[in-house]
Amino acid sequence: MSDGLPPPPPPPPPEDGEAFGGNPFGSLVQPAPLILRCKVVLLGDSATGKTSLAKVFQGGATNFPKNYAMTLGIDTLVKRVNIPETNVVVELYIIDCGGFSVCQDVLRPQWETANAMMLVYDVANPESLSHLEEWYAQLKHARGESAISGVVIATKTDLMDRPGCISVEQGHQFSSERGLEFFETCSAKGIVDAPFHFLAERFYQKYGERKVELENLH
Ligand SMILES: Nc1nc2c(ncn2[C@@H]2O[C@H](COP(=O)(O)OP(=O)(O)O)[C@@H](O)[C@H]2O)c(=O)[nH]1
Ligand SMILES: [Mg+2]
Repeated sequence: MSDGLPPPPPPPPPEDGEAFGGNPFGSLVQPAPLILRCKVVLLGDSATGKTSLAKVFQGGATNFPKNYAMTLGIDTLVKRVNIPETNVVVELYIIDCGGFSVCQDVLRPQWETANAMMLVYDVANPESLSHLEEWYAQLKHARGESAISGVVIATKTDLMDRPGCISVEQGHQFSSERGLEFFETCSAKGIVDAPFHFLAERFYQKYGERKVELENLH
C-alpha cells in the first residue's frame, strides 16, 4: 500500500576504507588473539628426560639434545599453544627444574606461582617413579592450600621392552590414585605434545570458569 510519499533515497556510497564496516581489510583480518600465560613446572629426578621433553616440545624432534647436559637450577622455555576453534592462545612458560635437592631454594618460588605441573618419570628407571611421590609432596607443601593442575608423564617409551621397566598399568595407577592425568611420551621420537596441549586447554577452561565467577560477583 502506498502512503503517497516518495521512496527513501538510497544509502550513500561507503567512504574509503569503510566498505566492510569500517575495516579496510574486511573479513581478512582476524580479531587479535587473547593471550593467556600459564607457568608449568617440570618435576622429577635428574636424567628422567625433562629437558628433552621441553626442548622437543618447543622445537620438534630435531631439538632432541644429542648430549646429556645436567640442568642446574632452572631453565625457562616459552611456547604458544592455540586453543582450537577460539582466538585464544595459551603461552606456556615451561620451568625446567634441575633434579638436585640443593636447588630447592631456587625452585620453591617457582612452585608457589606455578599454574600447572608435570611429574616426570623414566620408564626404564623404577626409582624415578617411587621418587615422584616425594616431588609431589614437596610441591604441595610449598603451595599450601593453593590447588594446581597436573599430569604424570612416562618418558622414554622407546626403552619399554627393557627388562624391569615400569609398566603402563603402574603409571596409570600412580596417576589415578592422585587424580592426575597420565601421558606416555618419547622425546627421541618427537612424541611429546599431548600433555602440554592438555594443560593448555585445562588452563583455558579454568580461565573461563574464573571469568564467569567474577562476572557473577556483581
Ligand atoms: N632412549 C631415550 N632416551 C632419552 C629420551 N629422552 C631423554 N633421553 C635421554 O635421557 C638422558 C637425560 O635426559 P634429560 O632430558 O637431560 O633429563 P633431565 O635431567 O630430566 O632434564 C639424556 O641422555 C637423554 O638423551 C627418550 O625419549 N628416549
Ligand atoms: Mg635437565
